[in-house]
Amino acid sequence: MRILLIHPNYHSGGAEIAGNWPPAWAAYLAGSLKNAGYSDVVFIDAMTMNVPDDELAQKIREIAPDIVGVTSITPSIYKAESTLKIAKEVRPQAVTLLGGVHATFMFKQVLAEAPWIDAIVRGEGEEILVETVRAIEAGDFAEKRKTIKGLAYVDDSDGERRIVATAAAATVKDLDSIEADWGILDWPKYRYIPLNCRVAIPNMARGCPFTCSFCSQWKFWRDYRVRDPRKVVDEIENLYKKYDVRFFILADEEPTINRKKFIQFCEELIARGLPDKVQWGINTRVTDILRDEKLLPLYRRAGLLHVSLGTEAAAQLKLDRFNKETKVADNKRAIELLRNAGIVVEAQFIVGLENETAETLEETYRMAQDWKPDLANWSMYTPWPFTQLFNEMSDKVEVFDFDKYNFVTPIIKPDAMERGELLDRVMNNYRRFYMKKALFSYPWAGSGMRRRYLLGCLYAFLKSGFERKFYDLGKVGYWGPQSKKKVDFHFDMNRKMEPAASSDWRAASENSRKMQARMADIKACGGGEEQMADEDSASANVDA
Ligand code: B12
Ligand code: SF4
Repeated sequence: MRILLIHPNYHSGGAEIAGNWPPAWAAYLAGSLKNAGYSDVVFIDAMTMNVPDDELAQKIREIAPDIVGVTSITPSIYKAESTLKIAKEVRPQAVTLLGGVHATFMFKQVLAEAPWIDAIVRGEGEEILVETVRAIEAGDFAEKRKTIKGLAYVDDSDGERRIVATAAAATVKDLDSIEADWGILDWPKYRYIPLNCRVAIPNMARGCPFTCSFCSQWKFWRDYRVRDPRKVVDEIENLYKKYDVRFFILADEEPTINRKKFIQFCEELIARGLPDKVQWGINTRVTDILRDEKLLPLYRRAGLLHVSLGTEAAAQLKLDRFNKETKVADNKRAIELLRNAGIVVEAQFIVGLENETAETLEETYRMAQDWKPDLANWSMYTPWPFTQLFNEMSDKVEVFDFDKYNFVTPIIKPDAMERGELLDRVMNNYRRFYMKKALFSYPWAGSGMRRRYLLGCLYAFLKSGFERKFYDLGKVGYWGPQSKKKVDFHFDMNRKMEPAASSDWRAASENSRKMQARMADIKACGGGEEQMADEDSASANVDA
């Protein structure tokens, strides 16, 4: 069985500006396939290598796979679909599979618009993929597929097209059984610009115990699970020794919520002398930082160099009031604690809801000045179609061109301004913030790793600005304030939500709302302790 995995060639000017990142999904799936005895796995990172379609077709022809698997997030979905179309055209006998968060939730729409896809793997891929490959190898996939949990496909055996979704598979309970095969990557291609070194994205914990209404990730991973920290450190040591990886970010949504395991992770890194060689970063929550005030020096000693905080998301999204004193004070305090511990801190602002105004955007800039994070990031609110917030504000969503659902394109038009003005004001925030940092902060940030890192980040920003990749400015034709009325986001307004898909997200959103109502203890970010039970995400046999 030759299995070909492909990362689709989609680009958008956000996180990519920091360099080329190795796709973790491919390494984790290749690892579980190999453990199950399938070692003939080939990977094409069409994104990093910027592989054009004709070249991709040629490569697929040469590789001659039996199975082709592609990943999808919402913005890459059309590219993922067309990648599998190419695969089906040049290798009709290969079984085409699609996975990832977008396909998981939007399987009805995807199967309707891309009939060349043989099956969608819904949820975590490791176990479902192995079962699927076994059935394909045995030659009875058409019969067996209805018994494999976590699949969706079109059944036209009785002459009628029906989309079938089998029951949701359980999450991977024994995360320690997962072993990534990072060897399938072409390592010299993966470089992290701020430190000019190789980078990786290992995964320690899956899931998030919170349930923010704008976020899709807690729904995707469902229950929160953490790997044995020693095994994660084994993986990192291996990444360093074998592939010379000197920086990593944890792929986790919420790596610090299980404090005990996170401390074990840090202590294990220190015990093995890794912090001298490998630095790392995480995304986490303000509340965890406040809780761990005394532990921050330990985290820094373990090599933690960059913390990205979801500081403003909840407030900005009006899940909480914008200026609620406690939250603002908490954010400021968490940033101060991290900086005092020598950790680079990044504040995240989500902007671009319908009630955004020139004043609220200015307010975020003032907050960024007041809180003094090292880095600040203004992301455009992106209404993932399978989230509760999307459901609530669906009358405000007029663009269904998922290709632009990428944090850098204004999908929602604020009532008080045009999208071009929103982009311009966001750019104005970036310009002012980083100009000040470049002149008065980064060059004077000591002489050690922090300074080197910050100057490296500045270089990454300047490089992407110069290449006009930052925020896709080149693609949309933004050249500064004078061009704000002329920017064109090239929305494809012919793209619509499939009616079947929209009933699906409504149901999912209703489930999540009911679940939230059950929660006694609503947390600042909108969540509680409870997680989605398997039956809450239960699937159904539905007519297309
Ligand atoms: C690392 C990361 C990146 C890296 C990507 C590295 C890479 N080349 O893969 C970088 C920094 C470049 C990046 C960029 C972007 N990212 Co990003 N990123 C993440 C992050 C933090 C981790 C992803 C990860 O590796 N997870 C671990 C792996 C193991 O999980 P996984 O990919 O989901 O794969 C599992 C399953 O989905 C499934 N599966 C996946 N694919 C397939 C395929 C098959 C065939 C099968 C069977 C199964 C399967 O099996 C896997 C194992 O269980 C997530 C947030 C998060 N914590 O998940 C956001 C996230 C994926 N990013 C997101 C976005 C929007 C973007 C950008 C558009 C933002 C921007 N403008 O910069 C770009 C798009 C880049 C691009 N060109 O595609 C969103 C997607 C949301 C959505 N609903 O679609 C997320 C979820 C963040 C968020 N807060 O919402 N990102
Ligand atoms: S804390 Fe909220 S935004 Fe962050 S991953 Fe969890 S649910 Fe999503």
